[in-house]
Amino acid sequence: MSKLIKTACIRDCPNTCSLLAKVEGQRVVSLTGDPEAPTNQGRVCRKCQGYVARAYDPERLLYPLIKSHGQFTRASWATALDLVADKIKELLAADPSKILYYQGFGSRTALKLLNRRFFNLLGPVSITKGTICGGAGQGAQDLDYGARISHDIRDHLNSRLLVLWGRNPIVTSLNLLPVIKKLKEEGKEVVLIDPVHTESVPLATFCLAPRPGSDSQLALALARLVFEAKAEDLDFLTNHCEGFEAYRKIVFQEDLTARAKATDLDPQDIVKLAELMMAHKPVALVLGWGLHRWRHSHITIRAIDGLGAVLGSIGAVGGGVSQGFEEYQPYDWAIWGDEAWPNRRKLYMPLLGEELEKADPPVEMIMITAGNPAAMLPDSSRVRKAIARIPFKVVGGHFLDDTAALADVFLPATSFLEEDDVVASYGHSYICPINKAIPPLGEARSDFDLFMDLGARFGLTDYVKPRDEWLRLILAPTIKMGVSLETIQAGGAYQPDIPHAPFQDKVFPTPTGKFNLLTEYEDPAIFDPERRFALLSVSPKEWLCSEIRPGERVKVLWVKVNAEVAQELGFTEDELVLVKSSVGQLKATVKLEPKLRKDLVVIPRGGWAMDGCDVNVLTRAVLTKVGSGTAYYQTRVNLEKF
Ligand SMILES: Nc1nc2c(c(=O)[nH]1)N[C@H]1C(S)=C(S)[C@@H](COP(=O)(O)OP(=O)(O)OC[C@H]3O[C@@H](n4cnc5c(=O)[nH]c(N)nc54)[C@H](O)[C@@H]3O)O[C@H]1N2
Ligand SMILES: Nc1nc2c(c(=O)[nH]1)N[C@H]1C(S)=C(S)[C@@H](COP(=O)(O)OP(=O)(O)OC[C@H]3O[C@@H](n4cnc5c(=O)[nH]c(N)nc54)[C@H](O)[C@@H]3O)O[C@H]1N2
Ligand SMILES: [Mo]
Repeated sequence: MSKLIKTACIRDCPNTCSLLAKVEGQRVVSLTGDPEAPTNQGRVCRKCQGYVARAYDPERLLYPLIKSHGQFTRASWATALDLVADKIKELLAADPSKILYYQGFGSRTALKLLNRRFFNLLGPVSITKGTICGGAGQGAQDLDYGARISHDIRDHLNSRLLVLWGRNPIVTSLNLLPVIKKLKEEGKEVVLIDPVHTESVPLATFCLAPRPGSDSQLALALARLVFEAKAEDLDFLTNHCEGFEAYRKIVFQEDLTARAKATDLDPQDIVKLAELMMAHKPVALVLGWGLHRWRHSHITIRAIDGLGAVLGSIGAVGGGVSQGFEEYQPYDWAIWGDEAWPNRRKLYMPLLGEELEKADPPVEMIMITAGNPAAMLPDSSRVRKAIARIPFKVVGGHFLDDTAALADVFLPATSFLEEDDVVASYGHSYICPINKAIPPLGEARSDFDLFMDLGARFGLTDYVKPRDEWLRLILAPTIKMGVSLETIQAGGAYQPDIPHAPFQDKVFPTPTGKFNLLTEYEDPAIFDPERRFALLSVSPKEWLCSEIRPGERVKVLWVKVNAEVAQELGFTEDELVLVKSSVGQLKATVKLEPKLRKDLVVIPRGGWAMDGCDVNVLTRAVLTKVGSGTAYYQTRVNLEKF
């Protein structure tokens, strides 16, 4: 006898696929796409079945562990949580800011709002600020639109030209693939703009590979060509925008030759793209996260927003500059409880190593859930050292990864197959159910149960509530708009307040009600000229962030290098080389890539430091200028013979 449970993938991915878990007895035997879901419509990516294997992986940690004299030993939940609670009590009495709570990106479900609420109910403990994912885009689009709201994927079907700008859908955006296919079948254009020759190149009808980080210059060049052809949306620019004159000045500051030089593109290719855009309106500009990882990302994204305005894409059906959704949108944010402590200490997540080093008073306890900062933060060697120095470290997770290895207390978390919850997405606006397919394996506990248990130890009677009661409180804004928790649990629902094509009335939630154009330009100047290559550490198709099953970990990382450049340096395929940045070095085997740009190398992110495979030993910790994001790609490297 088998049954099918409707659930959804909670992993850190814009697709948030609705799933059917097939359960036989008490075991999940397969995960397939839910054919009734309007988002993935039955499709799933190749990583999906791996989540079943991940849940049952023999190396998954299923019992609490306490470290003494450098060795982990199994403990009961009661002992482990007593230890954690005693330490929290001791530090609360001394100075709450000595406790740091770090919430990672591994699971961003509705109930996760309660994690930080727990700490907020206790006192002004330190938390993190900034983000290692999409901060710059959010910050930039908040400036332009007043609020970042993207077009629904289904609306892209109304476009005649889809531009994938710094996005790699073959690897990261399954839900875009049928849209791309349909557009091409209808004879429409799909353009890819990515300095890396990625797996997604075959999807496109036209590709441009600009110099990494130079996209603002490309956007401005395209806008100028549209102005010169008198094909701009003058009504939108004059009646619905702030800063038109200043923006126009920036656009005309440089000519095509100069912009082509800055982007290292053939001017004829830029002209071709401008002509395609003018001939195929509405143009949908769909941005990826690669654009976010530069110090001046806000300029890039604002320049692309401006191009959208010039092309008449803003507020147009089939148009838009879409960059993602707010995955906490359906919830009542007051439940985080942050308002209680406006002046509390916040440490920059993107700069955590340095922040911990100089923290005064020093952090004496860190609790980390759903994150692997020891591998995924930039300049990770420094981060690992800084975390290791914290006297008391509590880590909740699934495997003994780089962060878990540093723990004094390890708390085993359930996988989404073992949980009831709700999840929204950063790639669409469909709210999905997490329905428990199997009971927790071993002694694993959901973060929800863990924090309720901790709450009880602190006598937080209003905090300790049944799960569905909390879900109803968290989802209150959505429920008020007519979508019940039961509807979500039965399969899911679109967020009622998010239109397919936003801003059609051309009114924006900015102070003036108008769309803000870029009015100040900063040149994304070349940095670190002593190192030859830009280092792009992008999403690999083989795994997601650092969530790699131990048995599938790579033991040697690869670095993709242009084949001619490799020959010039005397490297052959699979040769071990040293990659050196200003903060670290790493061994990697050379992969010769005939079509890669010559000024960059590519290393996948997510490898583990304990295997010598963590690219973040090379990345510099740099904040984006807007949005407190992480400028991972603001790192240059040289390659040397090993
Ligand atoms: N298989 C797999 N899927 C994933 C992930 C994963 O690790 N593996 N990670 C998940 C997460 S956390 C996220 S945030 C998303 C990210 O989803 P995507 O944004 O699609 O993926 P990235 O690899 O981060 O970046 C996309 C592309 O941006 C390009 N890029 C970098 N710099 C520039 C630039 O200056 N200009 C332009 N035009 N392009 C640039 C890179 O070469 C890369 O191909 O994917 C999610 N999905
Ligand atoms: N060099 C470089 N580094 C990057 C990037 C890059 O482009 N280049 N991109 C960055 C991006 S976009 C992102 S989003 C980050 C991601 O970095 P992190 O936020 O560190 O996320 P993951 O690597 O996915 O690690 C998540 C961990 O949470 C655990 N986990 C999953 N679900 C739960 C749960 O419910 N409870 C608990 N307690 N644990 C759980 C998993 O087992 C895993 O150990 O990495 C960033 N790092
Ligand atoms: Mo991300």
